Amino acid sequence: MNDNLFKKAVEILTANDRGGYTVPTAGLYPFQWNWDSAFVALGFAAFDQNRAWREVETLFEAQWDDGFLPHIIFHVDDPGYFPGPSVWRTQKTPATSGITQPPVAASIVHALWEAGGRDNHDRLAAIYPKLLAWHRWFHRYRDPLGKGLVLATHPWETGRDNSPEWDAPSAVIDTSQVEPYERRDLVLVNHEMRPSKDDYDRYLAILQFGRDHQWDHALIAEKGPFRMIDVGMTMILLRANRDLLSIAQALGREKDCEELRKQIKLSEKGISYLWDGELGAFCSRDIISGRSSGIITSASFLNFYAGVGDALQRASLITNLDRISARVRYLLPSTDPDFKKFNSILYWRGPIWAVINQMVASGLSEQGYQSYAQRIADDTCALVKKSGFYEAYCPLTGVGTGGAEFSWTAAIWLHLSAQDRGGKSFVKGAA
Ligand code: 9WN
Repeated sequence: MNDNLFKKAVEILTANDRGGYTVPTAGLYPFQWNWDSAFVALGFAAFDQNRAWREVETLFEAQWDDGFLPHIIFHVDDPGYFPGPSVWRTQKTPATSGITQPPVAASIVHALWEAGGRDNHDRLAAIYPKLLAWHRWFHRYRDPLGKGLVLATHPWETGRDNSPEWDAPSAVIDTSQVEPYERRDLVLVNHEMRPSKDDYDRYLAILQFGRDHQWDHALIAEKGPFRMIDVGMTMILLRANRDLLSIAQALGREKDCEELRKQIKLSEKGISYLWDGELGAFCSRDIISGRSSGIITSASFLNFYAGVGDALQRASLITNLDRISARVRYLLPSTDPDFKKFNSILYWRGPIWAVINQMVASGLSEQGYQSYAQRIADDTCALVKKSGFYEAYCPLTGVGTGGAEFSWTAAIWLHLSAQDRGGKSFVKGAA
């Protein structure tokens, strides 16, 4: 690993540190984001274990009483971002958004604990009930089919905000009541890389529905305008339940272990609901129309990370990966390059995200697909070396897209470097 890039990555996390929490990038995203913070903790762990734990602890300080963990925490207001706290109006202190994000935190806490030689028992014991409460919130409010899958009620919850998977289900959303607004992201990033006005109108219409219903999550899950079983959140929660089970075992929480084992079994069985036989891949599915998105995305390959898929399903996914890798210079594009709406620089419609690569590569490695795991990890490093620490990268040219000096990209680099230096990692064989 390159020492200058290690230094630069540390500088980025230090510069984006606002004291106990880290912003994804200055300007474009000036608050604490849920799954960003979890990945950022993994980066801090490469040089400051205490700070790594603090990042996750600060995140959970914003947890609601029912276990819900918001997608943004507005510790300090900043007019440079839209929609800010005055739009969400969740009436919480600190101010937060009203939707959640992919539950990677338990897997990250598990990795921090392992990286620290299984020390930090007190910190682990203190955060464990909060992680469990969040997972229980998902099981209770976001599993309307009772299959152990995860319902997303807003594209922003999936973290893959502008994925074409959401186009068809969003097209029918009524945007006539959306209040006038002014976007701030377009001031900072090339318009060609950001979602369209129609997309933003829909994001706002769904947000207003939640706000008009006082963020009643049971009601939103039942009647909200956007209700997708997201393949990404489902795989991530399944993996996080496995990691939480390891933590519960280490802490001797027998009853919780039983509950988590049941939940894991339920998801392992229920996952077939997301199998799209025509494409030979796991895909998101709209529960309003019952239809598969019909689109392979980078999240389709998270089944390896979640440890699911029978032999035929895995073989079919690898065939898809072979096809995709022949179409791009770098892996793993966020959208299938053979899909008609693929766009190599537009948000979540083609560009590569280092955090998704990290999870997919680690899953492939754990499940014995070492050469693809290595290829994805190598490509991630090559992109950073070529273009620096961007939010995302074009899979055709490797050029950086979105925000620069990006925290979670720096964090993934640090994590891979730590492994290179003999540290323990949840991605094997990547450097
Ligand atoms: C909305 C911060 C976040 C990431 C998401 C990414 C993007 C926000 C936005 O930035 O979303 O949450 O304004 O576009 O899609 O995954 O957590 O980095």
